[in-house]
Amino acid sequence: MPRKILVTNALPYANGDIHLGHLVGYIQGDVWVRYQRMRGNTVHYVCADDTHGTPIMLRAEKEGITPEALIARVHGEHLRDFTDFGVAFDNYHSTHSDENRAYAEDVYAKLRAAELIDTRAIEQFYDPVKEMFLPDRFIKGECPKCGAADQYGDNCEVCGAAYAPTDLKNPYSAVSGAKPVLKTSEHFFFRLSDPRAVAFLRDWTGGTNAAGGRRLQAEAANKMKEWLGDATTDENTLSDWDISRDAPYFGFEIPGAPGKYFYVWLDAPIGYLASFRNLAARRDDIAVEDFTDGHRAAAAATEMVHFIGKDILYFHALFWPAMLQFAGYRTPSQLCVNGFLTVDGSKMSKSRGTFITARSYVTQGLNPEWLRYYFATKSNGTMEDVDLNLDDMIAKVNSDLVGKYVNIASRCAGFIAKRFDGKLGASDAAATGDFEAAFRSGTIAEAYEERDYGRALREIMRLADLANQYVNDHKPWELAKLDGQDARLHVVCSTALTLFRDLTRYLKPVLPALAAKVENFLSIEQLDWQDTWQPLSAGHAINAYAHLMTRVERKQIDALLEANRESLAPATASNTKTSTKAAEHSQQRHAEKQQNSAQGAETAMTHISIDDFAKVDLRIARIVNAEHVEGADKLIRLQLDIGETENGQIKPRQVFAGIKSAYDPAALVGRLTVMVANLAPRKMKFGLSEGMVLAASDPDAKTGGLYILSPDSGAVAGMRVK
Ligand code: B3M
Ligand code: ZN
Repeated sequence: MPRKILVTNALPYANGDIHLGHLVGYIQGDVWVRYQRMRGNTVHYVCADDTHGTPIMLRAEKEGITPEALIARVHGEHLRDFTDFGVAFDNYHSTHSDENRAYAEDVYAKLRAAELIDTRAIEQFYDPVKEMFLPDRFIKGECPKCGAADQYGDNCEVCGAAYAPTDLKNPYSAVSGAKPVLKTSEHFFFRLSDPRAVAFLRDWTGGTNAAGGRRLQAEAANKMKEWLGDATTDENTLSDWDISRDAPYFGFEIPGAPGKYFYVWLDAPIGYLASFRNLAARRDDIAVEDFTDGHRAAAAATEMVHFIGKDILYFHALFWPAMLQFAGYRTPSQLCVNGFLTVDGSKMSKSRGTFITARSYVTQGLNPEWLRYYFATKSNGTMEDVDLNLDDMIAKVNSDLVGKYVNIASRCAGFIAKRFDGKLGASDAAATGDFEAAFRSGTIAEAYEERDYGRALREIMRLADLANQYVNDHKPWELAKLDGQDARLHVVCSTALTLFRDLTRYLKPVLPALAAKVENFLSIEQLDWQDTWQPLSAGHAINAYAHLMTRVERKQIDALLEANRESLAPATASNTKTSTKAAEHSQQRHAEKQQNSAQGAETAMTHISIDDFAKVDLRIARIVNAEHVEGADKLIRLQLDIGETENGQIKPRQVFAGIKSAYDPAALVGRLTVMVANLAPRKMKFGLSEGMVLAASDPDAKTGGLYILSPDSGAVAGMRVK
C-alpha cells in the first residue's frame, strides 16, 4: 500500500532572509519527500511564512510600511530562495490567511469547550511611551549578576546568567528607550497542567511512525522524558501556556476578546494545516480531513510528518500535539528534528562572512546542488549539529560528484555519439549483475527512509567506485584505438551508461536538477525507485553529452564569504539562534527567547555601547583623486589620503563611493571628508574598496540628495574622529 504523507518544514519568520542555517532542515525535508515520491508514495509537501508577532509589527513600522506589505515582500523572497535550492513545496502559504484564521479559531473554541482555557491576570513590563507590553527580548538593562550593561531581559550574554526581565537593573525598553513600568492584564492560558495533557503526551511520545520506526529521535524522546518526568512519579505536570497577547499586536484577534490576540506560536503550527487546506482548494485529489480529522478512520491511514530545528522542539513536541489532540485533530506521526549549522566549526558569524544568505550563494553563481549534496553527506538523521566545512565541501563535491560520478558518463558518452551514431549497444550482463548485487546487499533505501543521507551517499559512492572500476578495467579510450574492438567498445560504453543511470536514480532525491539533466541526456523517462533492473536497451538513442557539473573552486567560496562579510556585525539575534549555548536552556522560556530573538534583531538594536562605537575607526580623509568608473552607474572611485605612507610617500586608500548621482568628480578633488578606515576591504567588480566615506541622505529618499561630510577648517588628513 502506498503511503499518504503530509510533510511540512518549519515556517520561517517573515522578517529575515533565508540563510544556510535554515537550509539544513529544508534540504533534509525536500530530500525525504523526493525519496518517498520515487518510492510511489503520495506526499503533500507544504510550508508557509510565519507572519505574526511583535517583531514583525515593529519591523514594518520601522520600514514605514504595513505589516501586510512587509510579509508580502518577504513571501516572494523566501519562495524564490527555496525554489532556487530545489526545495519544492507543493504550496508556500502564509499564516496571515483566511484558512489559518479559521483553523486557529476552531482549535481555540474546541480547547475552550474542553475546559482547557483559563483566564489569569499577569504582571508584565510595559513601555509607557510606545504603549505596549514588551516581550523579554525588547527589554534591556544591566545584568543582575555581573552588572554588564545592555543585556536582554532573559539572559546575559556576558556571564550567561538566566533571569526574568524584572530582575534587570535599570531596565529600559529597546523599542523607545523608556523605563518600563509593571502593568497587569488578563491573559488566556492553555491548561497543559491538566493531568490529561501529561498522560496524552507520554503516550504520544512512545508511539511509532507508519514505517514502524520511532515517532521521535532518541535525543528528542530523551528531552520529552526530561520535560514530562517518569510515568511512575505521578506529580509531574507541565506549566500552562500563555496563548494571548495584548494590542498592539500583529496577529489574529481572539473571538469574543477585543484587544486580545493569539500569540504567534499558537497560530504558527496551525499554519501547516492552513497551507494544506489552501493547496487542497485547487486540487481535487486531496481530501483534507483524511489527514487532519482525529475522529476519522482514514486519518489513521495517513501520516503527518514535521521537519523542524531543535530549537523549536518544545513547541512541536508538547504544545502542538496537545492542542491537536484536545481539539479533536489528528496528531503528528513523526518529528524529524535537525541540529544547528556551524561553519568551519564555529557558529555562523557576520564578521567572518560565514553568515551566508541563500540569495548571496545564488547570486555569487555557486551551484545549489553542491550545497544539497554536502548537507546530505553530513545528515545522519539525528539532532546533532551539522558542520559546513568549506574545504571539505570543495573536496567532497569535486571528488565524489565530479571525479567519480560525472566522470563515468563523460568518459563514455563521446564514443557512443562519434562511433555509434548516438545509439547504445547491449550491456554486459555480468557487470550490471555485479552492480545490482552490490546495491541489493546495501541499505540505501533504508538510509533515506531514516534520513541518514550520509550513509546513503557513502553507499552510492561505493557503487560509483564499482562503475569506475569497470570503466578502468575495460579502458574504452584504448579499445577505441584498436582495430576490430568496436563491438567491445560499444558494450563497455553502454554498460557504463546503464550503471550511470542507476547511480543517478539513487542520487536523484539529493540532486534533482542534475538528475533531470541526465534523464534528458540519456533520453529516458523520469527515474523512480521502482524501476526494474533492465539495462538501457540496445538501439536506444541518447542525446549528445552536455556538461553536467563543474568543480567548486576555493576562490568562489572566498568570494562568497567576502560578499557576506560585515566588518561591524552587531551581535544579531540570528547569530544567537544558531548557538549551542542557547540550545541548552530547555523549556518554554528558551523557546520563546529563540523566537523573540530570531525576530527581534533588527528592531531591538536601537542602542549600542560606547565600546561598540569605539570599534569604528573614523578618520579625516583628503580626496586626492576622484574619477568616474567605467561601467558603474552609481560609483565614483576616490583616492583618499588618511595620513598613511609607504617609503615616505602618501599611500592613498581606494574607495568606491555610491555618490555619482550627486557629485562631479572634479569638484571633489582636494576636499576633506570623513572615512571609515577599518572597514574590511571588499573586492568589487571594479577593484578593491578599502573603506567607506560618510554621507547624509534622507532615508525615505524624499529629497533624493546625498551630502558627504566635511570637517571644520583646521582638521587635517589622518585625524581620528570620535
Ligand atoms: N517561525 C521559528 C523558527 O524557525 C518559527 C517556526 C514556526 S514553525 C510552526 O525557529
Ligand atoms: Zn551577566
